[in-house]
This record gives sequence, structure tokens and C-alpha cells, in this order.
Amino acid sequence: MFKFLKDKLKGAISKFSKKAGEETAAEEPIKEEAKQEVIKKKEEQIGKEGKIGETKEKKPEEEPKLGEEIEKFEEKEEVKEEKGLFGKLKEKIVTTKLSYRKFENLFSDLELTLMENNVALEAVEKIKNDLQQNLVEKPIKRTKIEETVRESLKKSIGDLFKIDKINLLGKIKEEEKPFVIAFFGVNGSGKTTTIAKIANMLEENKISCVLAASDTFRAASIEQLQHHADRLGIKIIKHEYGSDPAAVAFDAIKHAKAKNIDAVLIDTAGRLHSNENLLKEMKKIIRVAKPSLKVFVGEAITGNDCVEQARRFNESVGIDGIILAKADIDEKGGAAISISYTTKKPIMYLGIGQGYADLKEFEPNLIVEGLGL
Ligand SMILES: Nc1nc2c(ncn2[C@@H]2O[C@H](COP(=O)(O)OP(=O)(O)O)[C@@H](O)[C@H]2O)c(=O)[nH]1
Ligand SMILES: [Mg+2]
Repeated sequence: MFKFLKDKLKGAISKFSKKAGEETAAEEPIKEEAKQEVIKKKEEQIGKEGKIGETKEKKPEEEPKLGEEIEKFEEKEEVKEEKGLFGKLKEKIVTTKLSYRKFENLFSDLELTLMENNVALEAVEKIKNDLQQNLVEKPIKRTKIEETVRESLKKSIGDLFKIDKINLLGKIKEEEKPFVIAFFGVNGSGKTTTIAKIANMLEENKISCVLAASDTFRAASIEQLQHHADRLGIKIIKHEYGSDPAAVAFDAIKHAKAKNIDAVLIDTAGRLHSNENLLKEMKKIIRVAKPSLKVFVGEAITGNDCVEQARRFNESVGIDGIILAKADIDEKGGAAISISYTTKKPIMYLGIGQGYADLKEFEPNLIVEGLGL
């Protein structure tokens, strides 16, 4: 999933580390070009989110004022004395201290790499702050710089997923029947396909389910769900096109109750997340079906748009978890890195293809390992 980012990141880390350890006291010119590019990228992202006033530029206290004399590097020779069995052992360690200014300069490459790969601004800022805390004004052995950068990134990115997981199968087995899951997301994000994959997984785990064709809006949506239901041998509840989606969900739940079926999977129409009618429709489905779980299905390849959609769906209907479809064709991976941090909701599964078995349980390690950290 991170084909592109992995290589770029590797290059950026190595460049960062090499430059950070370079023995030069000469003042490096501020890389205006790189800075401008970062600013441009940030403006693009902020523009999309439409929240220009809300972005916070954190200015750490230790940031030197312009014009101030800045010491780029402080290189020290430390003589460590240790009393050992054979007398004094002297170890000469060459350490490097990175100034805030130097860090800012070096981070711009890494920052650009992350942003070009669709990592959301908030996540980039968090990663930057963590790295800064671990590196700036800390004596670090010169041979350990790359390791320190790598470890910091690994921990920082891992921390982006410190959110309680959802054990879907366990929850369905434990909670009251039927367990109702409503799937939301924009048009074409992969909802219907994902529902078929989930239904298949539930059946494999001896959990029965019924599908509710509550996308009564999009042409051929009912036939699409019907096709999956037929292939999987699962019951589908459907009405006419243009009928009330909440009524379809209601009938599916009624059917599940009557037949003692474990779970109900509600497919919904995905028009634009800003669409008022859709919002009303989603709210009605939620009011009527009272889903045990509201899942946002996003398209990993759309990067920042996907993260932004998740945020908006969460604000309007409140989502519990996320499924990122099309992770198999996403070479950047920024949405997967950022979406949980931005919404504070866990990624439950990744869609990794168009087959029924192409659903992978999400583990934060997939990200850290995928990035080669
Ligand atoms: N490569 C790939 N394609 C997918 C995945 N999930 C869905 N798709 C494809 O994306 C397209 C839209 O999916 P669909 O389920 O109809 O989206 P919906 O409009 O949200 O219901 C279809 O062609 C699917 O086959 C996935 O994980 N990987
Ligand atoms: Mg659909």
C-alpha cells in the first residue's frame, strides 16, 4: 500500500539524518524553495478543509528570533569515565546537538514527502512535534541519528492509532440480536462491495446475516446488492427505487427478528456528504434502524478527501469505525496513516481487492511495517 511513500520516506530519513550529522558550522541558507512548497501544500489542504482560521501554527518557545545569532551545531567530545575491573575505561563519544532552526530546515523535506503522500496536516504536525522533541537540543551520538529519527517516526506513527479497536465478530456474538450495521460513505467509495465482503466473513464465522438494500437512489444499486446476495446465498430485503431507505432497513430488521438472524447489514446511498437530503435520509435510517454500529467506508486512494469526508460524516451522523476500501490500489497510504488520528475512530478493515475474501483486518503494525520503519 505504501509503495510510493516507503521509498520516499526512506530517502528523506536518510537525507535528514545525514545532514543533521554533517560536520559544518557554516550557517545553512534557509531552503526557501522547500519552505514555499510546504506552505503551498498546506494551503491546498487547508483550502480543501475550508478552515483557514483554524489551523494552528505551533511556534515552540525555543524558536530563535530572526536575525539572532544561531549556533547550528554544537559538537562535543564527551569523555565518559567508568570504573571497571581493569581500571578506568575511557570512551570517546561524539555527540551532535541539533538546533531548532536546523531542525526546521531539515524537516521541510520530510514534511513535503508526507504531505505529497496525502498525510493530513494534523498528523504531519504531530509527527513533526514528536521528532522535534526527540531531536532538538538533545545530545545524540552521531552514529545514532538515523536510528533515532527512525524510532521516533515509528513511535509517532504508531501513536496515531492509539484508539480502542472494535472486535466486530466478538461484538456481534455478545450483543443483542440482531446486530445492525449501517454503512455510510460517498458514491463509489466501495460500500456495496464491502458489505458483500463483510457478509461473506460473517457467514464464514457462522454468523447469519440479511442485507438491506437501502440505496434506493442510485441506478442499478439494488441489482448490484442482489447479485452479491445470490452469489453468497444470503437473503436481501429490497423495495422499489425511490422508496424510503429507512423503511427498507426497518423491514430487514423485522425479517432478522422473525428468522432469528444474527446481523443486518444496511447499504446506503452515497451522494455528496454535503447534500442536505442525504443527511436527512441518513439521520432517518439511524433513527429507525438504531444501528449497533455506524461504519464509514472511504476510498483510500482519495487521500485527504477521504479523511475530510470521514470527518464530516462523523460530525453529522457520528461514526463508530472506518473501513478503507481500495487500499490495494493506493500507493501513497496517507489516508490510512491519518484517518484515525483525525476522526479518533478506529480503522476496522482494509479493502484490498474486488473479491469477497479481499478484506483485511486492520493492525497498526501494517502501517509501521509497510513504511519500512
Ligand atoms: N481494487 C479495489 N476495488 C474496490 C474495492 N472495493 C470496491 N472496489 C470497486 O469500487 C467500485 C465501487 O464500489 P461500490 O461497492 O459499488 O461502491 P459504493 O457506491 O460505495 O457502493 C466497484 O467497481 C468495486 O469493485 C477494493 O477494496 N479494491
Ligand atoms: Mg453502492
